[in-house]
Amino acid sequence: MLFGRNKKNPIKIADKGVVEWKYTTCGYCSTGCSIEVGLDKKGDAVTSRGVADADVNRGKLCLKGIFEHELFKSAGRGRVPLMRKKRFDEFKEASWDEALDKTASEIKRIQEKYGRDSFAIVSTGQIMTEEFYTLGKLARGVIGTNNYDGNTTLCMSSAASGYKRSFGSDGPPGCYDDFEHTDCLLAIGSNLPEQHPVIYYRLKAAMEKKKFPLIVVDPRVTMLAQMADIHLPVTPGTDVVLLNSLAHVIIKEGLEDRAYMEAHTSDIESFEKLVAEYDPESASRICGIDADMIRHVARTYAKAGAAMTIWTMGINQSMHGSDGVVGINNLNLITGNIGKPGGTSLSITGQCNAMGTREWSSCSGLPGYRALENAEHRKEIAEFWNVDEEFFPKERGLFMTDIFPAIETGQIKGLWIIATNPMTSMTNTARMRKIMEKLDFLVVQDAYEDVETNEYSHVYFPAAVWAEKEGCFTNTERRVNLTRNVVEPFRESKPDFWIFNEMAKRFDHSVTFPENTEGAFNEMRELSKGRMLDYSGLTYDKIEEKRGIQWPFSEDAEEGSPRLYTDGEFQHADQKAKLIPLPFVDDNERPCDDYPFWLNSGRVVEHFHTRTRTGKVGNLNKFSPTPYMEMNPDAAKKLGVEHGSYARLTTRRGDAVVMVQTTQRVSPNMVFVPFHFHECVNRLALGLLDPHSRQPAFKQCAVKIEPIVNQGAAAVRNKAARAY
Ligand SMILES: Nc1nc2c(c(=O)[nH]1)N[C@H]1C(S)=C(S)[C@@H](COP(=O)(O)OP(=O)(O)OC[C@H]3O[C@@H](n4cnc5c(=O)[nH]c(N)nc54)[C@H](O)[C@@H]3O)O[C@H]1N2
Ligand SMILES: Nc1nc2c(c(=O)[nH]1)N[C@H]1C(S)=C(S)[C@@H](COP(=O)(O)OP(=O)(O)OC[C@H]3O[C@@H](n4cnc5c(=O)[nH]c(N)nc54)[C@H](O)[C@@H]3O)O[C@H]1N2
Ligand code: SF4
Ligand SMILES: [Mo]
Repeated sequence: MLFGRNKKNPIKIADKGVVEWKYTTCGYCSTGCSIEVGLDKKGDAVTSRGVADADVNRGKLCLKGIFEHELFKSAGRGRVPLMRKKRFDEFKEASWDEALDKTASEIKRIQEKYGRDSFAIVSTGQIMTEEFYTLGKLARGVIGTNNYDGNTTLCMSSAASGYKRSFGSDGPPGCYDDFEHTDCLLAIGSNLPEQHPVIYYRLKAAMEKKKFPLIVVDPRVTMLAQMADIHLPVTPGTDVVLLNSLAHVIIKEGLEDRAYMEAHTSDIESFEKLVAEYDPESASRICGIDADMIRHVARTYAKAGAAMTIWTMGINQSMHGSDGVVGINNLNLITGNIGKPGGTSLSITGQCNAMGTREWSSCSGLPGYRALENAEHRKEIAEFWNVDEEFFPKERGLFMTDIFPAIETGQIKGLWIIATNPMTSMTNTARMRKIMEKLDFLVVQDAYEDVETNEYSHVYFPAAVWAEKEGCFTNTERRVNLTRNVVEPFRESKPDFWIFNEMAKRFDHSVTFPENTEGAFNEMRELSKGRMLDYSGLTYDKIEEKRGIQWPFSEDAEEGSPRLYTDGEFQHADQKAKLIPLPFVDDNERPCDDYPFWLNSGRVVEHFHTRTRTGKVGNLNKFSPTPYMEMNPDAAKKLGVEHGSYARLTTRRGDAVVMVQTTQRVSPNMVFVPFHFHECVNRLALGLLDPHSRQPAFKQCAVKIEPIVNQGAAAVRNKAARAY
């Protein structure tokens, strides 16, 4: 029987019995979607929906956001503080006072015996900005360790470093609205449809209104590459060569914006001298992109009225991560594409509050984009916090990726880990295990007690998660958005803000700590007055009313600021941006006879990072429950590896068993493995560090692949990596 169009039943949305909707911002990725969580009459969170009048997401959510309310009561949540005398003993439940007292006394003991910097703190990009600010005050102004950093070193450190080198300050200059104005978009090492689905929706909507070329640079045929007009499958780790060569063609053919360069950039000559060496033919031999294609892309980009570049981990996670970012900035500076609608260098950030930590956590310096190296900045903050200026170090301490080796060498004895899971997210799991075992004292503060890193702790602090708390996140386009406290924290878990305040009480000091997050927010507003990073006009109510506001937003501002550097004035002393020459040295591990494949790693849409959260949500985990790799069918056939079977991957660091998914998304000399699973790709990856940003090259190393005869045993081993 045929059903006519008008005979179809209309879609019916299940009635969950919602009696109240509360305003929040998504706690997964940096897109910054506004979400309303629906509460039923018992006060339980039963559903989530996108906020229709929020400019970022315009009612949309991706599947992680749709199921986010299921987090609050998901399996593995931390219920009570846990303690044990010796690592690997059974944990005993403890009171908050016992756990906090023990931790404070261990911090003091270690610092007295080995010096202040022998106790390190490693935080995250996933707590509220007010929590970051408070932790910074505690770490810098009270505990006083210089070995304080965050997992953003695994993520955004190259972007921050590249922005500082080019423009004199961190801070992404563009916004999503630039998609509506651009005439050409270059996306490098970024897979928007899977990793930032709602930014992708904004891009697609813009492309439907006005067609412009989309050029994707990625060694893999990602979902974004499949939508592209031009896909450049660059040789891993060589983006800088491609970028230098694009600049070469633009300058050689006189396509640059000379007036902009002369007015707003410095060091033109040394830059031009360097790019002169990167003719397309020579570059092609290194980066694997045909010389004529390099010319075509350079001309398309330079001749577009406005052109913009976005990038994510394909650039940042590289031995040339910071240089890659500078290369992108160079390209946009020589074509006059900074600070204008549709012309920008927009780093797509990763975690929901990767920006908030860069702005306010004091990890790499002092709050509000201030530097430890700057005497005036030290003085301002010392006065504001009521700390002796001399208490502050005069330069930043170790990055996260240098803190772990310093534990290995015995320089660092104690560690406090907050909202990050390095046992799964850092490379070389076997080495990480030894490092963790070397610590005299480890305290882990996480929303989940079953997080792998907690296996090595002496004390565990159960943290409240996402909308069990209140505070702000800053998204990719500098938009500060608000999460309201939707439900009470699970069992005895506490907001990170509370934990930091309670810890501060256990130290003798002159610093005061506001009682609630709004108090901390007001201190940040005060400290930001008149700076580029100006929060002074923001209030919680105003943020909620506008569904997020982009900084700078001064006290007399009516609207947020979509773009930075619109007047061509930058943050270097001469107010000019720097053109920086980028000589390329190829120092990655590369495929060879013994390890013939590139090992690439990254993400899938339904999982977030180490799956502490998405692994527990049935409607997400079911789409991707098993560690697997993407492998080219021709390469698989040659090795006798079958689709759907298990195969062994081996590198110079270790081995792992994964299920094989044959696909044309990867070339015959590469495999791609999502990093979400424990005891999987990070047992294998090398992660050499970028010299400027200390960010690991997670995505480039060499691997060997073998079929497995005993598939039954392999299935058991593979299950171990699933954990749940
Ligand atoms: N679903 C989901 N979304 C997320 C996250 C998540 O875990 N899950 N995490 C969030 C976070 S913290 C981050 S940082 C972002 C990451 O977002 P993305 O960076 O978009 O994601 P990845 O999959 O890590 O890597 C992107 C691409 O880099 C490519 N790549 C590898 N090597 C190179 C290279 O040498 N050059 C170039 N040009 N490309 C290369 C890979 O092939 C891959 O397709 O996603 C955020 N959003
Ligand atoms: N091979 C490979 N490795 C990679 C990458 C890659 O592409 N390839 N990507 C890297 C990147 S870009 C990133 S960002 C890192 C991410 O690596 P991690 O930071 O280790 O990953 P997450 O699983 O997000 O860890 C965050 C932890 O915080 C907890 N949490 C969530 N909310 C809260 C909260 O409000 N308070 C507290 N206290 N805890 C909370 C979660 O339960 C979780 O355990 O991984 C890096 N590692
Ligand atoms: S796109 Fe990112 S911010 Fe938006 S709902 Fe999905 S995970 Fe959350
Ligand atoms: Mo990230």
